[in-house]
Amino acid sequence: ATKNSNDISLIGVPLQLGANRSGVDMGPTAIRSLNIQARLEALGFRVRDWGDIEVNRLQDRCDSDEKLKYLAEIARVNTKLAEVVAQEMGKGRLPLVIGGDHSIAIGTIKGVLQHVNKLGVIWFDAHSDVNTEFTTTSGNIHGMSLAVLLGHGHPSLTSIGGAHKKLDPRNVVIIGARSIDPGERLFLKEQGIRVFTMHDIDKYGMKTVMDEALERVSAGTDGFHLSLDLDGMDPREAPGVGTPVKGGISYRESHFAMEYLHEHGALVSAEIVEVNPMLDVNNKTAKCAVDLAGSLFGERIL
Ligand code: Z70
Ligand code: MN
Ligand code: MN
Ligand code: MN
Repeated sequence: ATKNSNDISLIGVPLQLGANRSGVDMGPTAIRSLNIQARLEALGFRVRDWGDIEVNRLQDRCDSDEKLKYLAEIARVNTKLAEVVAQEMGKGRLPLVIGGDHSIAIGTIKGVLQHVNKLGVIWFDAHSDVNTEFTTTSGNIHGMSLAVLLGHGHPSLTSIGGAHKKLDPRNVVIIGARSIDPGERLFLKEQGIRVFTMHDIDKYGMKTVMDEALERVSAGTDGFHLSLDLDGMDPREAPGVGTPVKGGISYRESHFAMEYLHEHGALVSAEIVEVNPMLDVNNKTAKCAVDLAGSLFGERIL
């Protein structure tokens, strides 16, 4: 296992346009207010809060494509995010990006790909986010980010950080899926992406799932990225998400997964997305996000 960087750069992205739903832009505020920085510092990390990437929320969708809502601003924000992530990694720091809707994975991972050629990705999510403008029924770009990172989608997104910078489907796994659109199912099959559904987690248990997931994201790679969509969790634990889907990952299963990733090492970057304080109950979802980050970076009971 590789030693993680001892320096973390927190980067906030208050973007909601990819989800076309207000509230998720307050995710970074909620997560910061729960002292994520102090939690990580207590584990021995040196944490620098970069602040927020600027988002222009007064976007008019009237003349924009209904199959790619708010494309121009989402592309602009992700281009900037990719630059910042690449810059921080260039200083030997580990980027921890806090969202914001899941379209920000485009900027985060394109930035990481400037430094890590062969990157594994663990996509923790109720959804698979592999729609394109040709398969989407919502037009919401947060449902397209993983497809873009595999090289499929609108050129103003796939070209961010260079069109040749993309993920190898053999090194991508999805964990917790339980809501996949028909077009996505076809795409996942064609690409040969390993999807661990809730059925697989029930059947084999989280440890066996994580063993195979880690094998896949580690095979021939220089490290892996964790993309943590809070709607992968069961809505009883994490109700503050825009698209809750029942029957999700339990609090304990998710913590075990994070602890296991820490034990393995080789994490090069991470992001926490889709926390929506306006839909949350007593800050439960934001707390869950910060607890999971704690486990990912090494918190232990004993
Ligand atoms: C659906 C779509 C999605 C997150 C919802 C939902 C996608 N497949 N992703 N919430 N995080 O609109 O494409
Ligand atoms: Mn390994
Ligand atoms: Mn997602
Ligand atoms: Mn999701």
